[in-house]
Amino acid sequence: MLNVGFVGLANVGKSTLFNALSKQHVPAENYPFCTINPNIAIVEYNDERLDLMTKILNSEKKVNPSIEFVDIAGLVKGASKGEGLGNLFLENIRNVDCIAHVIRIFTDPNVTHVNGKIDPIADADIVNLELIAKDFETVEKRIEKTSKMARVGDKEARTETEILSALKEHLNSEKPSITFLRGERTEKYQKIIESLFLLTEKPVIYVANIDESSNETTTQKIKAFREYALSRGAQLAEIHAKLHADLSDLDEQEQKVFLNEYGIEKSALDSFILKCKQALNLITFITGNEKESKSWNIINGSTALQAAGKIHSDIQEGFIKAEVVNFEKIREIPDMKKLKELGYVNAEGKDYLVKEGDYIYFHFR
Ligand SMILES: Nc1nc2c(ncn2[C@@H]2O[C@H](COP(=O)(O)OP(=O)(O)OP(=O)(O)O)[C@@H](O)[C@H]2O)c(=O)[nH]1
Ligand SMILES: [Mg+2]
Repeated sequence: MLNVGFVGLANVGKSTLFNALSKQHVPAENYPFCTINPNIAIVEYNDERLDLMTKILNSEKKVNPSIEFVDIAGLVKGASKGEGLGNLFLENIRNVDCIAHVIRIFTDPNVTHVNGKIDPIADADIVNLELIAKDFETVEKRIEKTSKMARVGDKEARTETEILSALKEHLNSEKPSITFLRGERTEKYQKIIESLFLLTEKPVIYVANIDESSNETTTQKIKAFREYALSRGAQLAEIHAKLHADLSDLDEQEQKVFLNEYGIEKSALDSFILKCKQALNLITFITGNEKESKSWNIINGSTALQAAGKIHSDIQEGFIKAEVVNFEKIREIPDMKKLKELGYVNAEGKDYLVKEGDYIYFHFR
């Protein structure tokens, strides 16, 4: 299951966001390091396409997609050297697929800021530099090992040392690992880099935590931060964490009424999931029969055969064909029999590239 870790300076609203998205009530108080051990929640989310599919196919069961959120302790400058909760915190990040980097934009003077002023870009830089510093240390340690082996004639170790030294330089110039040789990594380099489990190799979504009543200064800060995120090729989610957390106990209909007053159309969870999918380059396909309808996330660019493997290795190994119809069509004509008669259900082979919103029925031996 996809998992996303909330990372950021202490006291910026990570636990508040966690509560807003998961409807939990973990402590989110006005003091730094309120969170020490990570809070974990598995959250089911709705996909209206799945609702329609369940109805059309008359499925007994609907399996909603879910995502895991990990609310991690806050960090301060020097974390990579053990300041604050230091290394403990950094190790918790190592296990997530995607980092949601929470940035304080809300101004509330009653809420302490660890550096005494609201400066979103400076805050983001502190966190990013700490993650880079930790990765630098990891790469340096590995180089110590590989260079020793290279000296006694190990050729593989020599190549590894070379590539790692270039990566070390890259990190030293304060750039995240993910931008190292972007688009030009050979499979071998990719494997070496992946084996390090670097923190800055993970995709990042910036989450701007904004007050629901914003003024001119906040608007300027948001604008500047949008550019910061864009220049890093990262997704930016703008969320009113506290408002959503305060509303999270209401039922969906009541929430909608409140959110409409603020001109918000989507739930915090829906808009957040969308950003996660974009950051991780994921698309969703749907399967279903009379027993159950279910949705699946896979990397954009996956083939029908890879999609089959996501469900079960038997389906992948015995793959015969995939019957595919996209949801755009299903919405227009919500009747599988009719869709088939009209020739909208295509038989596709192993190499078919799956598209967002495809309904797929796999035939296998
Ligand atoms: N006014 C306002 N206050 C907020 C907002 N988001 C969070 N807060 C407050 O900020 C304080 C810290 O929030 P937390 O969610 O505990 O922050 P955290 O990042 O988890 O903090 P640590 O676990 O200590 O790192 C709490 O008093 C929250 O109520 C917001 O959008 N607006
Ligand atoms: Mg917290």
